Amino acid sequence: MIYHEDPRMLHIGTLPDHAYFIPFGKDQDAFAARVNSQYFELLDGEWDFSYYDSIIDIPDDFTDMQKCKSIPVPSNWQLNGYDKAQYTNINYPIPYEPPYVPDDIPVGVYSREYNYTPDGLRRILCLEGVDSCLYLYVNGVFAGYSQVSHHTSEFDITDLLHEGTNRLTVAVLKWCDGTYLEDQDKFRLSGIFRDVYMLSRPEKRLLNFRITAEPDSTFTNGVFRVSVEGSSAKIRLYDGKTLICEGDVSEDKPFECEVTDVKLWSAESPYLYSLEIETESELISEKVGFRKVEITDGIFKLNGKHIKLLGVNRHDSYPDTGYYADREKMLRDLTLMKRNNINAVRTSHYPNAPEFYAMCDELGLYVIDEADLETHGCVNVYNDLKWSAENAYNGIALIAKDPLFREAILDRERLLVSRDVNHPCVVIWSLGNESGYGENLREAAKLIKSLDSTRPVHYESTHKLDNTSDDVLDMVSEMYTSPDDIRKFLEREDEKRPFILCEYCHAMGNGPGDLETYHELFMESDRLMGGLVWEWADHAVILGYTADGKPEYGYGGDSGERHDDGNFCMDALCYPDRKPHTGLAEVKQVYRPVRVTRISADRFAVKNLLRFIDAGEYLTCSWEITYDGGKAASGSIDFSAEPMGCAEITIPEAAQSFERDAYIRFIFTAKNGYSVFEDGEEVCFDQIKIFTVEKKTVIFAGKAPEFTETPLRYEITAGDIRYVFNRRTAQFDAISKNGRDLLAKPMEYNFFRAPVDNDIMKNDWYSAHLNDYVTKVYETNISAEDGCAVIRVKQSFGWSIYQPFAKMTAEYRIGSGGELDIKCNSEFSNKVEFLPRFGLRLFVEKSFDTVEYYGYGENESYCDKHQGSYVGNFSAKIADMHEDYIRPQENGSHWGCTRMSVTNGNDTLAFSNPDGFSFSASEYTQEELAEKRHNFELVKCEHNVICADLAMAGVGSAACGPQLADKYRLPLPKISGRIKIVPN
Ligand code: IPT
Repeated sequence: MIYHEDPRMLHIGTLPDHAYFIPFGKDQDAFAARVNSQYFELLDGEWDFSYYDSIIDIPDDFTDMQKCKSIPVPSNWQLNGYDKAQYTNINYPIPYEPPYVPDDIPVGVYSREYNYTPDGLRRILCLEGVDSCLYLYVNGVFAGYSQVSHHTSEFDITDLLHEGTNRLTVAVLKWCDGTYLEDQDKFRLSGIFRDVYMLSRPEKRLLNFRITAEPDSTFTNGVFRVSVEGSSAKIRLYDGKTLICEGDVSEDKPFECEVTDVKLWSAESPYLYSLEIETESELISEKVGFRKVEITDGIFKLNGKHIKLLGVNRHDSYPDTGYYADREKMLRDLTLMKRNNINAVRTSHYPNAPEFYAMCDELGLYVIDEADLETHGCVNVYNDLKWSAENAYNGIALIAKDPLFREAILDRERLLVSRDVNHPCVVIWSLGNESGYGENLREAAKLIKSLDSTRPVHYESTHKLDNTSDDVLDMVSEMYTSPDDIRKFLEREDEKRPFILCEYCHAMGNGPGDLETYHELFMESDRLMGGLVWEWADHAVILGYTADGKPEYGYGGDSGERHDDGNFCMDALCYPDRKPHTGLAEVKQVYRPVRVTRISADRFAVKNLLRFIDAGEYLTCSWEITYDGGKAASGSIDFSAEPMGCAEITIPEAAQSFERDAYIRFIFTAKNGYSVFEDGEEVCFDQIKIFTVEKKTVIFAGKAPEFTETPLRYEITAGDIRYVFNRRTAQFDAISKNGRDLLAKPMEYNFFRAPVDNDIMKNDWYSAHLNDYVTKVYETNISAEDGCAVIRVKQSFGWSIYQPFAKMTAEYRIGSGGELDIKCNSEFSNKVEFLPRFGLRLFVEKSFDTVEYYGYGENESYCDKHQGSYVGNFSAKIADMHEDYIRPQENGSHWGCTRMSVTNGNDTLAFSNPDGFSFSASEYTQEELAEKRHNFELVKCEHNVICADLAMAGVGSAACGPQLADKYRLPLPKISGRIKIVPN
């Protein structure tokens, strides 16, 4: 009975697959939560459990659970003290020798009692998710086998039950032949990870039903159809409480009715009707959404209109419950998506729990529903150790073309469609992920089309080892394609299908920095369907807890895995606990439903990017005009903008002149129950610069400050401010006010940042020693000029082996008020191809704990990641400015600042540059951030660290995506910069 090594034996003793539904009693509210059904018995809870490292060690009488422990169901055993979690992305966790798996397969034997009182009803045991396969025993007798982890297995076990206490035993194997088809990028966890329940149902019963609800060609009326299997029934369709049609349905005669003036379903307006199916003894409910998905002339449309999918990829992954997402967790994820203006979700890379889809129907999310299929590891199997051939990636298609796996692949597609077919939210079927292409996948697409002709089929991984045609796919899907390459796609004469980025803007660590670039591109052509950010939430395991009770999150390699893929699982918009990364604020803003542009001095256009509703009906628009230090005017304005239309509004106050640079910020808040937002909650904003003051060059006046000059130092005194310049290191050793030191260490040039995950070139920085340079000073001099003490320096920065990586000439001008104006010009060597930053680093005492700035806040901001921030006056405690990425890295910078000051309440160091600069203020050094693997290992510096950056590179998304665009890099080899520091 080795079904688990036979890809032709997939399900033994299971019931045929069908659309998900839960029967209720005839007098019950069939729309209530399923636990309320009299026919539903949830079997979650503590189960008896025995774990075996190897299937070979299992005793013959393993269903007799005498000396066992217990485990919560649903859960993953690796999170409950057995075995260990392994994070592997592409590589298979086992040797590749399909259909075999290692002899020593770890096994978890789950068992519980079940009380049965015969009542004429069958008992159907349902397991919604078990990884990787299960052997079921009832009272010690084999009852069935099933695989496909993210799929419901149902067994009618009635004939094996006896009155009274029975024992259900589920032996779960960590690996089976299905493991070759489930090589998704995730922690590899095992066990019964979704709900288990028993349904009591009559022998003759409704087995399946299929809804179609489509609007007519003018989108006025709708045709509603239900077909059934197993039993005839009465059909009732309600609009709210109003019955709008009813009738009988039988296996030979589907029910059909017309719904006049039909209200359509869309993510923006997820209108649902209610269907009741009444059989002799059961009442079954389903929500019905009328909508039509189609692709015409290469354009993806919903209800006749082109829509953009602005989405995310979501895995079932929680640090506390592993693969188990209970209703509350699913709802929290989906609500948070909607709150961030996300309209689509791809169930990467397997079907989610059945209730997930009902939530997407209700909340309004377009779902790309993906089959439980990925064979990514083939790529490393097929290739030599040294990947050489240009199309080496095609090796991924090994299984895609292997007839041995044909039926197993088709099974996964069939299961996907049959379970979820009735959900309006599912707008696209996806064959799976990263499995290459071959006859098996072609057949899979054909199978889906034969099961459901109302939705297009998606698949990305068309790498092939033969010439199987992929014309059965309805769209061209790619991941991480550069904007330039997408433009090239649009120019192709031979390709008429629409294009989707099923994964883009890999949100690993501090990023992504290219969302807006992609979005602008999406808006250029209706052939572009949009994209789905990789990914929703960081995957983590909990390694322990800090003294104050916070979980210590671990990633690949932290569980002692045989092989792992490090922190590549920390690549998301949310932390594992769903606290948003700053990347999510970028998403919220880039995906905003309205965008404002300025037409003339006082006229603005509000473009409604929604396809189905008037933005003015759901959004209140208020505005404020601000400048550094204040607010000039504010107000609110009514507007009406039909779907994809534009409203022109007038704000006379925007036409005035100001004494400083001024900005108008439009803030849109929800009204009339927009989406999941509370009325009054901010949905998005738009900020536009409306006035730019001509920049004046600072002219120093008055008498130059006093200075003294010795071979090793200059000392400059301007009133109560004193500077000590070290001629040997070319650094300011001290800046003091009234004898109080403002610096805790000499001020230094800074060319390094703690690499963000996207800084894939970081090794070059270490080779050049940007992080720990030595300096050579060629020349220093000081003179009194134009009312200033002026120090001029020529120096270089370098290390051993190579020539200096940079040469610099700098000029420091100290005015009579004690202000220091720094100008520097540098030229970098050929050893620096990418410079992360060009700036100054200062260490100040801990008492300097507060920062004020005028620039992009209050989220961290970078030249390419500032959509979720806006220009304003902000103040913050340094302790709160750290963005706590699990693998520590550069964070908390603020871009586009014209001024910033750090203070201890008494003394202040103020930085300014009218052309803008970036800064960060942190309790951690970049060395500490670069060195530690986890946030919980970070040790605070004894000082606060202020980085004033004349330039800071963008963050991009290159960890798995295009290289950082040139415009977000520092110009090399020559860089110059300027900044003013005023101590007071
Ligand atoms: C792509 C995978 O589809 C996804 O599961 C995830 O691994 C992502 O990459 C990276 O985090 S595949 C990759 C080889 C482009």
